Amino acid sequence: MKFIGSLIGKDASKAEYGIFGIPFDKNSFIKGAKEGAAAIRAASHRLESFLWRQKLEVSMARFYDFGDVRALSYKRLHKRLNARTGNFKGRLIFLGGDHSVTLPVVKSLTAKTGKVKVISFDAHVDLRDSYLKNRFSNACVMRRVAEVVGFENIAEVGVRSCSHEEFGIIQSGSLHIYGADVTKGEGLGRVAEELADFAASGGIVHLSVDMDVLDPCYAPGVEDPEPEGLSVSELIYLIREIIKAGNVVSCDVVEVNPRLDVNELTSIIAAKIVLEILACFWEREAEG
Ligand SMILES: [Mn+2]
Repeated sequence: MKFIGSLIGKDASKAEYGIFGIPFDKNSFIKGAKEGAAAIRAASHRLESFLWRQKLEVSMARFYDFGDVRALSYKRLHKRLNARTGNFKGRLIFLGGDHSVTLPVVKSLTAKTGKVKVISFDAHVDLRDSYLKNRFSNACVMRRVAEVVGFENIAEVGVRSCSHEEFGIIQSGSLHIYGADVTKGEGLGRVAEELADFAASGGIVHLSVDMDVLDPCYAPGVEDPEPEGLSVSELIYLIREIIKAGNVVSCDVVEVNPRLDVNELTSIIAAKIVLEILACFWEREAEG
């Protein structure tokens, strides 16, 4: 099943944006995120393809769902990603998978285009050097991404959980960190402005959305639900401001675990976020 509104068949060559699933969860502790991509696609069909906010039929955005990038090992995943996405010139949206898939995505993007900024929405900072003896754990992904793009080129948003070790890195480092306490409610506008400036200050941007950035009441189907998260509207507002301002060429929506979900709510909201990202891409292009 393709994501709702996808081009079909031979029209694929006309696609300006591409969707790829990455059904991979070998670097998570609780398994099930590998079923996330399929669940998000299925959930997309429970939403209208006409978007109320933009008054846009999303199929007008001309995107193609290329299916899944599958790999038995993490190392192979990187190679498969390069092989599958290397020739596609348009903007990309990846459906996870656990959060560790962001590293090969950022690596292949860096190899293709040079300097990359990463904006990550996540309850957790994911800055451990190693977790359960795995340096590529989803709990270490931003540490590994920092080794590729540099701490100064990373912004983490909606944070409300970290270890003592990780807090040391935050305090000594040049990371841009926005705690959930300042990202919600009254502080939201200021954070949006700062993220827009960060996104617009040169280079291309990869946007990573770990669904656990949302409050567990919106996104219960994640490995590590963390109370006091963002609302769906707050998250969508920030994503819109970032894509309006910067050159966001790829996004991932990760950590949907259908085995832990309630009434497919997390999948439906992930699908909604993908629709909003597509609409933002389309609006950006339409406004020239
Ligand atoms: Mn997380």
